[in-house]
Amino acid sequence: MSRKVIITSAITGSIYTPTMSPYLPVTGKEIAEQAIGAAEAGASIIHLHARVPETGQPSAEVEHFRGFIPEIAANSRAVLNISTGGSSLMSLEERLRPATAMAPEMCSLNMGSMNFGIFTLKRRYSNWKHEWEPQLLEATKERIFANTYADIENTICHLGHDLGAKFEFECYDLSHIETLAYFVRKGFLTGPLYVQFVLGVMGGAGATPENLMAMKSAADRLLGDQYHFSVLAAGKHQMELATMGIVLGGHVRVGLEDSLTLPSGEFAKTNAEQVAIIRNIIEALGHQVASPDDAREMLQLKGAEKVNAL
Ligand code: KMH
Ligand code: ZN
Repeated sequence: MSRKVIITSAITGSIYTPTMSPYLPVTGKEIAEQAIGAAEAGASIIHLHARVPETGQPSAEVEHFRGFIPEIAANSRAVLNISTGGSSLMSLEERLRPATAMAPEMCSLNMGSMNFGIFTLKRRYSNWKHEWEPQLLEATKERIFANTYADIENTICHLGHDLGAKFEFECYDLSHIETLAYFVRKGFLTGPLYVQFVLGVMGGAGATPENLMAMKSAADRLLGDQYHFSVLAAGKHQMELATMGIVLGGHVRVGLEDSLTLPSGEFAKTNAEQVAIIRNIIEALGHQVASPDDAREMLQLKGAEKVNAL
């Protein structure tokens, strides 16, 4: 059956660093341009992190979000989705600052504490553009990405109940779906939920079709008909597993936050290139790409006019 498929484009993230790709957007201008390009190519949700413009270091400063939010809001209808994951090394208090200032239609919510190992990326590079890059990667070997029950509950109450944001529930493993179901059972959350199956992050489930099936089965059992799902795979399996997500009835996330390359192995020069590839696949399978307003209706979002576009 033909249906509308939501494409999220995650523009820059906090995993990859400037040395790894010359195309990784870093400044406010670059993030805005790539986000607007991704929206024009068919992304209805834009997932956003900020970086320090001079160094590319992950940032949770509202000032840095101000470098691109107004520009994107003025030039597209896309749903702006603000990360509350920030970087795995930031405190929760820091991570919540941008979404608190903006009261966005959507924000991410990471559903469990975990290892978030990106230290293995370090081996592949030697001439670093900035000193912070190898230091940050190495630090993920001994730090925990903390998202306790209290953290999750506070975020749901503060950003969800008080400010009207809906969540992209980042689920990296089966246990995160169990945790999400707990918050539904306790009445903190009601559908439609937007569940992101995150595959391929070291510390979470690996990027395999079997893991995706297991997550989908768990979500069907625990969340019934109260949820939509989307699939993201970090690294080279991005498009394959996103395609499997479409076939299973889900939505997709692509973007340089999750993979710096195209299926050919070449660098993606823009987020829009990845969006165009997945869009072609969606349409070749007989589906349509959801518009931002389709996404708003499906996910029951509050509307762009209720956002403080900084
Ligand atoms: N970087 C992704 C693997 C967040 O921003 O809250 C997951 C993510 C987390 O997007
Ligand atoms: Zn993110």
